[in-house]
Parts: sequence; C-alpha cells; structure tokens
Amino acid sequence: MQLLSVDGDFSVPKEHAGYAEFVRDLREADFLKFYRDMARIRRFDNEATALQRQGQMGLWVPAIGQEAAQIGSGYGVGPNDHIFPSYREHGVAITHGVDLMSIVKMFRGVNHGGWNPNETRFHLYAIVLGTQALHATGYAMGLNFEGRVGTGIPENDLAVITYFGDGATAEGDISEAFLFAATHKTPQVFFCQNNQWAISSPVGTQTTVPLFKRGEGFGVPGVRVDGNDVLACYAVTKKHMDDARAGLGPTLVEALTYRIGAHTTSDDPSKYRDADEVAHWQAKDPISRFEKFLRKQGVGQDFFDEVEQAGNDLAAELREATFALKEPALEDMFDHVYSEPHPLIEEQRAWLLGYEESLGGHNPNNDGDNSLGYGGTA
Ligand SMILES: Cc1ncc(C[n+]2csc(CCOP(=O)(O)OP(=O)(O)O)c2C)c(N)n1
Repeated sequence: MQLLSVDGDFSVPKEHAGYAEFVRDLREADFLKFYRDMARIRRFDNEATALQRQGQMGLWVPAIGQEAAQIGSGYGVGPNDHIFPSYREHGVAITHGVDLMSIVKMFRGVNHGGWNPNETRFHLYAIVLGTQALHATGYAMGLNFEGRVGTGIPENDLAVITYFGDGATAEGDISEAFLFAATHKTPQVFFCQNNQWAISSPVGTQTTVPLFKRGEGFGVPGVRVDGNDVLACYAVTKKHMDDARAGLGPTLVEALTYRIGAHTTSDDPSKYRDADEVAHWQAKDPISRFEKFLRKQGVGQDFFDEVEQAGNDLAAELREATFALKEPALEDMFDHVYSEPHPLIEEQRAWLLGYEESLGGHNPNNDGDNSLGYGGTA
C-alpha cells in the first residue's frame, strides 16, 4: 500500500481505497508535524552516533531510513493505546512524549530506560528479539479479559501495538504471539519493520514468503505498506488499531523499508552489502519524499529552514546534557525492579552497599572528562 510516490505525488490505489479516509482527516498542521518529527529524529540519530564515537555512549542503534515507518505508525496509535517496542524505535518514542535524553542515558548505561511506561504508554526497549511481541499479546489478552475492547466507549477501549524487525520473525516468540493473538482475538497490531537486514543476514534467509503473509496460517491477516511513505504508514496503522480497539482482532503490518545505516555503532555494513543497494534505497528516502510532497502543497523554504535550525538546537542541547551526565548512584540499579518494595531486593541493595564500603566506598568519576573511556572503536 502506497499513497505517496517517490516524487511526492499523492494518489490512492483503487484496491486500497478504504485507507484513504484516514488521511483525509489530516490537516496541514499534521503534515508539518510528521515532517518535523522525521527530521528531528534523524538529527537526533546523527548526533547520538557522533556522541557514541566520542565515547559518550557504549553503543548507538541508528534508525536512519526508517523515520516514515516510525513516525507514521506512531501517530496512528491512539491516545490510550500501549506500545511495545524493540530497541530501534526512537521515532515512535517521540510521538508519545518520551524524552530523548532518557534514550541517550540508556545507551550510556546510566539507567534502564528511565521513562515511565504508565505515563507514556511506550514500554521499555526489548533487546531480546521477539519477547516484546509476547508482552504485547499478553497485555492485549488482559484487555479482552477486562472488557476494555469493543464497547464503543472511547475512554474505555484500547489496543496494543508491537514493533519488531524482519530478523525477529524467525524467533519462535513471534509465532507464539501470532497464535495467542489469533485464538484470543486480541486488540493488537504487529508492526514489522522489514528493513531487509538482521545485522548481516539478509531478509531472504528469514523467510521465503512475503513477511506480511507470515501471520495468515495462524489466523492473523496481514498487509504490506511502503515503509518509506509516512502517510501510508499512518493510514494503515490508524485503521488497524481502530479495528483492533473495536474488537475486530489482530493484524500484521509489514512496513517495507531499509536500514540505511549500520545495525549499531559496533557494525560495519560495508563488509556484507553492496553500496549500490544502499544507494538504491537512499533514492527512496522517506524524508526527502515527504519534503517533495510538502513543497508541492505550497510549503515554503522558511519552514524547512526553521526545521533545520531546530535540529541544530536540539543537537547542541543533547551534547550539553550528555557531557553533564553524572554517574548514577550504585544502589539506583535496584530501583523499579518491583513496583512495591521487596525484601529480597532490599537485602541485595544493603549487601552491595556494605561490600562497596568494605572496599573504601563507591567513588563516581565525575571530574572533568566524563566519557566512558571506550567507544568509537568498531
Ligand atoms: C533472542 C535473541 N537472539 C539474538 C539476538 C542478537 N541480535 C540482536 S539484533 C539482531 C538482529 C535483529 O534483526 P531484525 O529483527 O531484523 O531487527 P533490526 O535490528 O534490523 O531492526 C540479533 C540477531 C538477540 N538480541 N536476541
């Protein structure tokens, strides 16, 4: 399903006419917001990569090329819905108010996520591939049990979306999640960003059928969307989240996109893929495609200048905030393990503090250079 051509021309394919109504409600302010956020997250990504190279973070996971899939789908999620991401969903995170510095802190290793999933409804990043699909499905089953689906009362009904990559579809957890979702008719969308590489494994090694068909045998219907088309990603997500909330069951969305950058800052993709392939996908860049669309709608240069300036300001703020980060107190790692205090955790906390004390106490190194002392080596 595509609504925007690579040249930024809008048209609705006849066979997908049902999706068009979801875009018809969008106003210019929504379009500008989509563009601003895509540009913002790319600037963030570039800055975070630079900060990792300077030793300020242990690792960075770039999402360059996937901005349309993330911003479009993120805004297609309703205000009460819950999101279960993998580890690359920085774009989705900003559509739900997650503070970018909390993501930086996590990749620096000074917190475990830091945002409150109860407030943002954006749950913590899942590094173990596929686990988040089971968390999402379990949550969605709970919604069914609690009567939070299909009542038609907007403040009552909600749905769940989970994000994962093409490589994760080879994990049993994803198949198990499809099965439970189908048999329990859960209110959820499985959003697979097929960026065509799982580190160095091409998608052809994960599947011999298009991934959007992977759920069918379990009873989860699927749709493929152009993952570099922000409007199509928005429309498809909005429709299937609305349907899920209304009690029509789960859908698998495959957003066909491309990972332009490295898997992480520890990866060198030039070792396993051709520059021609990357160039082919750079020509389909989601942000320049949407820029062409906006310019055709009459959006002027001033807007694009303002967005660029905002990106530079954001980058400067991030640098300053990162350089000022303090090492966390050792005992902080025991916070939030359980929602209520737990005697075993308290015992462990006390033991560790005692042990540190026996060694002369914990001495955070916050004087002068606060880089981690590694990084930038891959
Ligand atoms: C269960 C499990 N197995 C292996 C890994 C190591 N690993 C981390 S990322 C990755 C590739 C994932 O590729 P994909 O699902 O396509 O997502 P992408 O990173 O491209 O967004 C692998 C194998 C892991 N994190 N968890």
